[in-house]
Amino acid sequence: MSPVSLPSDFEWGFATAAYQIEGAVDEDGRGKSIWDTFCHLQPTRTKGADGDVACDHYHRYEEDLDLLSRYGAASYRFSISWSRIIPLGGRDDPVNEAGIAFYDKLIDALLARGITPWVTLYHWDLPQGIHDRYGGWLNVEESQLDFERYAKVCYERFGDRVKNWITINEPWIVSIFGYGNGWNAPGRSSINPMAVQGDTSTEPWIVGKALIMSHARATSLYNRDFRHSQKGKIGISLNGDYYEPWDSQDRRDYEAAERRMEFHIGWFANPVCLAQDYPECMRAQLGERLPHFTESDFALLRNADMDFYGMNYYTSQYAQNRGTIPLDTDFLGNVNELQENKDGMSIGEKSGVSWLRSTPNLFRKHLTRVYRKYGKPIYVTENGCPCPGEDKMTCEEAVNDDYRVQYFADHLDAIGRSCEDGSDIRGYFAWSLMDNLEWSDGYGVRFGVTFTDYDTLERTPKRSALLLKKMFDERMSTTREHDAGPVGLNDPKPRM
Ligand code: PNW
Repeated sequence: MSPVSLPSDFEWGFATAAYQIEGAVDEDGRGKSIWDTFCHLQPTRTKGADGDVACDHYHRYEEDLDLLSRYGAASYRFSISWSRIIPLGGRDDPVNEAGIAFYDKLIDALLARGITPWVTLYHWDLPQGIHDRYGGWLNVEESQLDFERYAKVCYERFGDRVKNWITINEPWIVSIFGYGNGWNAPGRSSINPMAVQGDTSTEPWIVGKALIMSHARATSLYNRDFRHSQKGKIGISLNGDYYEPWDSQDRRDYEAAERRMEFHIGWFANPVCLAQDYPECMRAQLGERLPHFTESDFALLRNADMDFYGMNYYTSQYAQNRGTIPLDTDFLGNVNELQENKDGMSIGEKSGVSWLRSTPNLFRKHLTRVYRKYGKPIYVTENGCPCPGEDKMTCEEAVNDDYRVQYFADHLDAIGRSCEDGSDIRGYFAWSLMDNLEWSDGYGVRFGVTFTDYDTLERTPKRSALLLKKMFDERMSTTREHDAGPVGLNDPKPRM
């Protein structure tokens, strides 16, 4: 079948995040982040891996940007390490000129190659200084003011050249993995035996509010003081899977699927896209454990109108209703998440990591649902996968990444089909430019289009890296083909 067309001005490139690639953790005055601490805990909670060297991108960025040119990318999404810019993190703490200088060089080197920078302000690496000082994201009032000041420094110093800003990457993962199950830094949890501190029943919801208000502060500041002169765009990147009912004959599983998506996405999208309160199903389950927005919070959210919805999408799942009273530690909306439905049908083809199966048809549904519900132009700010068995492959084997090539092609077609549904989708970033530190999974799980040899730090392009440009060229020039018509979300409803 011929590929489904994409808008002719569609923007595309590759994405990375600071702690996953930079290394150089002690150089040029960088302060520690909660990931430095987390990666060095004993016993290890990151499979022994840390970001001390990572891909050594801090010293090899010119080489990495040459890869982008070679791959034909028009754009590059990277994140700034807050503790390189403000080593202790706080609004009265000093700015580190050497940290600014690194990102100045990076941005200039991108522009010299004709590549558009997309900058994420926060990709999980909170300065340890403010975590120690007042509990970091657990302190809603303090953290939003410190984040606002950090954002201000970035707009002031980089905004003459950076026109695309993403405030926060995946607040759901930050809240739930950092403070719910404790899989990510700072590793707090009351249900994870490895965690020594935390309260899963309350902390994720507090942290969620801190992230929402931090996003709102940074965005309203941009709107008030920078938008007019710098003429850029700003948004947030939200993760979230699409959920299908586990039993397509059971109305309760349809409701469970919808509820699961509200807990994933509505939690953040209601306030940041619509300046509205949390979804009702969250209040119903969480009661007073879910913080409230005050009138002045809502006023701030209304001033934080943003330009786009950044979507990170990897996979989808089935949702099964739990008939029991929800636990205080539940953060999923009282559902079971499954990869096979009642009839034993898999949600998608297995990849190289257990949580990810390739689900392009549900990507289309997800895009269309998010566009219809939240009404913002969408940029897909992450999408990608590891190939089955890739963790055990040599470089020679890994470069033949047919699974990834197919994954990209199928997901690009899904974007085209969602455009046919009427969605406004404007760009795409493949995750990731190179194999890198996959957080608590360490270096085994490889999401890169470039193979990283962690002994020699040599980079080798995989087949997918060189094919993406061709895939986009084909889709951005062909005339739009028609398919079976717009998607019906979770339709038809079963008769009960
Ligand atoms: C994202 N899940 O994280 C992050 O933004 C990246 O830094 C990361 O490398 C990439 O996806 C691949 O994992 C996620 O379990 C981590 O559903 C886990 C999940 C989703 C996203």
